[in-house]
Amino acid sequence: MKTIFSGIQPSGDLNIGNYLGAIINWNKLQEEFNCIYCVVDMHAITVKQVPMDLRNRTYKTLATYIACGLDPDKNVLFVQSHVPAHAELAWILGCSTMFGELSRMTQFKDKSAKNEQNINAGLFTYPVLMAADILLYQADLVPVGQDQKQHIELTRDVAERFNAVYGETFIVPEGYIPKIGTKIMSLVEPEKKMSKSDENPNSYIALLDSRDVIIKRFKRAVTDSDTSVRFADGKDGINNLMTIYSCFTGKSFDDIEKGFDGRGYGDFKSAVGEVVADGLAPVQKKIGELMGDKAYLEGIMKKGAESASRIASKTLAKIQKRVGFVV
Ligand code: ATP
Ligand code: LTN
Repeated sequence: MKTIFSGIQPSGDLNIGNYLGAIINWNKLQEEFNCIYCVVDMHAITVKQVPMDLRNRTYKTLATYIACGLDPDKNVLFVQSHVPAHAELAWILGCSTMFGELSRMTQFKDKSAKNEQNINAGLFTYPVLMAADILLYQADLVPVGQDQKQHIELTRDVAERFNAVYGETFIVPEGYIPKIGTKIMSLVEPEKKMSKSDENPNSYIALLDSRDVIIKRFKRAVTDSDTSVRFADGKDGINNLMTIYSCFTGKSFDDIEKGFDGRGYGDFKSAVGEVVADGLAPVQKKIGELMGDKAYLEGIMKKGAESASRIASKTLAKIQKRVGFVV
């Protein structure tokens, strides 16, 4: 059976980009594959975090995984820092990763531009830790949004390089990036991706936003001076709203265009707000319930870390031996 691995940083409240670009697809995979999903708190500290908020968001991210439909009995759900093998493998892989390749990572360039006061070594070596996450579990497939494509490519290069030097060790993973929904754009700057750490909350819809906020943000979403609802080049704002509407209703772009023929953007924006608010309501309720039961979440974390550690320590021991450590 194929192994799937993915993770989300508890660096902010999860938004509909994370939901449509990642979690929804994880849900589809859980029946058929051996799935491992992680809350990557070690990645989150590459930008400044308030410790108490990070801890709370780690619980909330796990609660969100479960509330969105990931069954803790069918998937391994765990917190990255609970399995020290991630950091240990990252060190070894760092010695097979070139300074030049890391310098070309667009996420590093974007985040260093945004955090000029804190361009730390962790931000630079972030993709090495991500490669360690994936390769530790010999994952075949990695379901992520389009922004992570470059990191998956790097992971593949590092795995191939390691295999060439030390003998076949790692499975070379592939990204699983469906075309629709894996690049949801900001509601205020539709040429930029929606991001949970954006300083302007009007740019995203967090999964826990109230119905009123959701409807208001969609009403204010930046579009263009055209009036007809149609998917076309240069209409980033409307294309994005159509994508979101399509993901929440299952309707094709054709159907949406027909349904809103002769109606203006105002009507369409309200309709998008309604379907998103309706779609998120059950998830919000479930997150609320789960956050009221920390002991349950801690139980899942503990069980997940034990299962993950069992797999990870085997891969790590094999690698330590290959590179010449006395084990
Ligand atoms: P941050 O702003 O803190 O960097 P982020 O919102 O970009 O966070 P990540 O934790 O980096 O989120 O990503 C979690 C998953 O969500 C990844 O698979 C990523 O590709 C996906 N993802 C993030 N943003 C979007 C988006 N706008 N559209 C679709 N998928 C997304
Ligand atoms: N870098 C990813 C989060 C992440 C991840 C992973 C995704 C960390 N480790 C392993 C898939 C597999 C991001 O979305 N920014």
